[in-house]
Amino acid sequence: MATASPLPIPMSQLSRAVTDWVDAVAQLTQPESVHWCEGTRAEREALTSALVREGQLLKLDPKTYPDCHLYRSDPADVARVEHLTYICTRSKDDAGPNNNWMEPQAAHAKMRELFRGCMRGRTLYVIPYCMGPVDSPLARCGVEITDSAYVAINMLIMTRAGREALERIAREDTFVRGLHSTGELDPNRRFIMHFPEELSIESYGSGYGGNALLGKKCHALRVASWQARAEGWLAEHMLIVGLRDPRGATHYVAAAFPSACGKTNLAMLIPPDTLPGWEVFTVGDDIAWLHPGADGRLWAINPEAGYFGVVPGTNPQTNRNAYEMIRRDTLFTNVALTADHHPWWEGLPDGRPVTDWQGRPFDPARGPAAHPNSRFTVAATRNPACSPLIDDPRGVPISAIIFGGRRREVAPLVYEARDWAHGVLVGASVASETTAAAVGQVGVVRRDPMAMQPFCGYNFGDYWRHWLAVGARLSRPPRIFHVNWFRRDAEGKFLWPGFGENLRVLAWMLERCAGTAGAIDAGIGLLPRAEDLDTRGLKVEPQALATLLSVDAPLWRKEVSEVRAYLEQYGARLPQQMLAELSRTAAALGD
Ligand code: SAT
Ligand code: MN
Repeated sequence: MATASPLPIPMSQLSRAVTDWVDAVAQLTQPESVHWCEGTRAEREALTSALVREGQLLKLDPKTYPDCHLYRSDPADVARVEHLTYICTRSKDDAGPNNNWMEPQAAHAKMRELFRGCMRGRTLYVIPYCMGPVDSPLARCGVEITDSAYVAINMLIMTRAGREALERIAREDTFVRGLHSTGELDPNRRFIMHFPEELSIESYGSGYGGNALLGKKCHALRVASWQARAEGWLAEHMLIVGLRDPRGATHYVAAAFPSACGKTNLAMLIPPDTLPGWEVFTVGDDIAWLHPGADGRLWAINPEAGYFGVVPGTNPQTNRNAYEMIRRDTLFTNVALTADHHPWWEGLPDGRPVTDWQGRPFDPARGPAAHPNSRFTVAATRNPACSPLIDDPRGVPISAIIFGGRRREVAPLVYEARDWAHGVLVGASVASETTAAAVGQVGVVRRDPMAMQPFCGYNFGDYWRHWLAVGARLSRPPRIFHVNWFRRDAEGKFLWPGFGENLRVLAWMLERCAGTAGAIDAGIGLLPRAEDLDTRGLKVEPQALATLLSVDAPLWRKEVSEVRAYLEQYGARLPQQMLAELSRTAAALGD
């Protein structure tokens, strides 16, 4: 029998469902010991020190990077594995063409054999967690079991974990079960399985972020999106940011972009000096749970408590908030090191890497020093721009929703949807170049509706129908926009400076919400003219701005027919309203 750590709350107050499940998993996986996480700072420090002693974590220079550590993953375990990620629903159609599917009993049987005895000689960590403020009716709880202390430390930073979550689970008697083992890290014995009908997740063979921190993409998006449909809300791959305008009013915006397309940077944006009087507050950088409120508006919480952000490119110019935030109390994964044990990554203005992300002497011939998907894990409260409302149980009211992708052509800098239903089509039509956040080729354009292609736990046809239904319940719906910060010229140079300058686009959106900014109907939606944007002090040539704000009708007619072909894959599950919206756009483009 495994030895066990003290329980965070008295046995009599624990949910029987939790203890029975932990016992059953321990029976199957045969750990040497069981550690119940209580969620204290002291516990995180003890787990970290133990990994330092074992050589799994490296302490960074305590003078310049106090309480910071470096973790080097297995070199073949550095990103999400979409091809090994499954939705296991009774009906294949419920998972839809957007997901890999496996029959639930077959998936359980396969996973049971992988998990059998897999924790021999290891510690089994029990991590009770709450996604969202613990006293919020919008929050939902889960328990992750893992045999990785690195995963446990990440979960302790990324979620509200420990005693309070366990108490809430006992009160509610419902939670998402997430079972994880790093296994042998063999890419041929690696599966991330979701059973939304059972509120459970089984993940084996990877220790990487989205595959292993089960509260994040697995629970807060794939399983939660399923729960959200049943309960009438939305679980989305969106940042949430508060913008205080020069008159002192704060507006909240939610924005969906695919992984590694700048959500963290937009959520922590620093207003340029040329736009005085603005202030920015981060509510979340990756996931939003959106609920129709009694007032007819859409209210959002960030279910997470920390950031798991992309490191390369972070510097005082691109994102000073993030740059300062990750100088203490941060867990780095797969960055490079300087001679004096500072972390180093591509995009830093100074320092020199001597050791690459794999721990080898740095040799530029072997590629970048830091892995392109190297990450920081840090508590949200470390962010200098952290919103005072992150723990508000009601969340924040959303004025605008933004969809976007990374596209070198076609998509203009910004456009506004005609209304909510058109906005759903705009979201469903998002296409983006792939990034290093997932295993596979980088830079290939693919459809990524609502930036949820890797994360929607059910059939996209049903998901769009649900989006339309949620909108119909809102008397004051957010306006919906599409942006593209990544448009390039013929030489491949970015046309838009991005980062802090994106505030000009956000300011236009807020003025549209207030009814004070102009726009022209360009067929695909409403575009600002150059004079509708605040361009004071903006260093963009008028010609470049004209390109950014233009719609190439022949290219867009082609885009519309590609979107139609894409949507038609969803057959009878596709709401007819989406095709009607698409036909309106096609007609406006002269098709
Ligand atoms: O790996 S994560 O899913 O946590 C990060 C991302 O790809 O968005
Ligand atoms: Mn993400």
